[in-house]
Amino acid sequence: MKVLLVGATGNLGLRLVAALLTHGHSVIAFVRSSNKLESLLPASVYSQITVIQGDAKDPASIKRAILDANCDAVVNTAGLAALPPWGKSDLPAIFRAVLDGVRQAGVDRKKPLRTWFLAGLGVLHYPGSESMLSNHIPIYLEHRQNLRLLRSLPPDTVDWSMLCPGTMTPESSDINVPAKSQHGKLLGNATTPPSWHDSWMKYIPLIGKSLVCAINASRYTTTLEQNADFIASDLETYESRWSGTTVGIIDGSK
Ligand SMILES: NC(=O)c1ccc[n+]([C@@H]2O[C@H](COP(=O)([O-])OP(=O)(O)OC[C@H]3O[C@@H](n4cnc5c(N)ncnc54)[C@H](OP(=O)(O)O)[C@@H]3O)[C@@H](O)[C@H]2O)c1
Ligand SMILES: *[C@@H]1O[C@H](CO)[C@@H](O)[C@H](O)[C@H]1NC(C)=O
Ligand SMILES: CC(=O)N[C@H]1CO[C@H](CO)[C@@H](O)[C@@H]1O
Repeated sequence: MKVLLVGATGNLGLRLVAALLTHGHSVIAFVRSSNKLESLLPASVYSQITVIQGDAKDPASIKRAILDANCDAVVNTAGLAALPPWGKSDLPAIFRAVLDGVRQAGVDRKKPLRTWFLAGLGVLHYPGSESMLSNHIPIYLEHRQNLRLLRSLPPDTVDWSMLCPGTMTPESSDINVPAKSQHGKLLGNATTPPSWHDSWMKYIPLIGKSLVCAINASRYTTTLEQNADFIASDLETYESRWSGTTVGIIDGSK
């Protein structure tokens, strides 16, 4: 597919440039500074992509980039959520603008765009309940308002999915494009974290579920490269099992 990658200079964005190329996609990178992107990628990789400069907070620029390059899909990794509950970041404004641009472009081309957004573990549900993990550990709360925005869209306007990783660590600082992916596969699950290990501890009044979340959170650590690969591989087909849902992931080898 032709994929507009918003936020290509970030930790995940850089790995997505490589993963999308490995999976045979055309990459249109949307960044604030093409010089910065050029300095972060090997020349052999930079030469394989198209770069558009713009501000992700401007819906009109996002829309124009999608339509001018004739994109079929969008991945947004721009904006970093604030950690503390009282924290504020640019992420909600970026999210709103990218979503708006994607929706408007879908109207113009008369076909919704397949779109991946990023959130975190906290918007997934505690297995067996309707309660989000971030009700038990209140961090990175900005993702919740982003998800509400997706859920409030009229049907068939944006074909979205929201990837909800725990901590992502780099496997390597080198960005290269192997002919075939060399990263351990992630297992996904809609709405809840996969392979959850529940415990009697959840019955401890008030703090039980928070304890279980905290103790198990490290099991959901994955690598940036694995997450990039998960998205790039999903975009190989138009029909996705992750359409319209949050997606929890775990390293299958763990
Ligand atoms: N890293 C983790 O462990 C982790 C875990 C769970 C969820 N997440 C979520 O995953 C997403 C990606 O994380 P990350 O670690 O890759 O973040 P990151 O390295 O901080 O990347 C953020 C990107 O956003 C871009 N950006 C910021 N404002 C922009 C604007 N107005 N217009 C265009 N681009 C803009 C930055 O571009 P510049 O280079 O121009 O500044 C940068 O490329 C975030 O939403 C984060 O909350 C991350
Ligand atoms: C996926 O989530 C459902 C509930 O949403 C749960 O019943 C099922 O066990 C989960 N699968 C895995 C592999 O964790
Ligand atoms: C693998 C792992 O860390 N599992 C733990 C998840 O949390 C429960 C409850 O605290 C523990 O009993 C598991 O060992």
